[in-house]
Amino acid sequence: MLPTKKIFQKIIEGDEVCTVELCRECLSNGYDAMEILEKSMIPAMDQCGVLLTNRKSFIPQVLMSTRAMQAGIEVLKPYLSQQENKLMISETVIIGTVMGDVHTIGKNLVSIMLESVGTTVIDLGANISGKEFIDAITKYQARFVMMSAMLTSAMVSMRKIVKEIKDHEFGWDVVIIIGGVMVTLAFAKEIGVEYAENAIIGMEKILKIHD
Ligand code: B12
Repeated sequence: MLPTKKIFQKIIEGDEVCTVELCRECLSNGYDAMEILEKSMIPAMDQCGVLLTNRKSFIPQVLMSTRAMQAGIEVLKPYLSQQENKLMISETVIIGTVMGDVHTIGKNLVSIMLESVGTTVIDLGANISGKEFIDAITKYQARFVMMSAMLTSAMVSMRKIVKEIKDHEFGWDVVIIIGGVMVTLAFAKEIGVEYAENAIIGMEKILKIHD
């Protein structure tokens, strides 16, 4: 079995030790970090979602898979850098997963991509309220805010938080970019914000708007 295929399997099994070893093995055999992430690791998490939906797996197993995924990402992190995007930018970006939602992996990937192009990322974590976003934007005088929502129910709080930020008078324009598995371009348009379907596109969007 190809090591990349094995990574897929080991993440589903929640085997953190093997996932880390296999990621190291793939890197030393010349596999591209982004390819490992996109072709093996993210599909493994998607498969966890399918198993969860079909009741073939339960929350404790998904949490073990999450740990394996996070440990694998730590190994890949130094190689995920987007150095070909030579436009290093000195922006501060506030990022968080919205209130009611504890999913963090996608948000963390966005942070990694942003840091790789020189952005200062203030990661507020998960379950973040409108007030917490507003306080951070004010404190860091940030022009960019990125929000993640993975649950359909969290999109309700995303809509509310976006309105709170838009209604707040900062004294400068704030660009909001949203993402997450249930979030769509149509939803983003409806609530008047930018949308990016993955971490790389999110990072590229900041580079583009920053210009
Ligand atoms: C891991 C996981 C969990 C873990 C989360 C651990 C953690 N620390 O993150 C745990 C076990 C805690 C969990 C809990 C629950 N989960 Co869950 N979970 C998942 C799972 C399997 C994988 C998510 C993941 O990490 N994927 C890998 C990452 C890399 O992908 P990603 O997050 O989508 O991010 C990519 C893009 O979306 C994008 N992106 C994401 N955020 C952002 C933000 C910005 C700004 C940008 C630009 C881009 C971006 O970029 C990333 C790629 O580059 C998904 C299934 C799935 N297919 O997504 C279900 C899923 C999201 N969970 C689901 C559910 C229902 C739940 C629970 C309600 C289950 C329960 N009965 O309790 C709880 C909710 C808890 C809560 N209040 O939040 C559903 C949501 C369905 C829905 N329509 O709402 C899903 C889709 C599973 C399913 N098929 O049913 N879950």
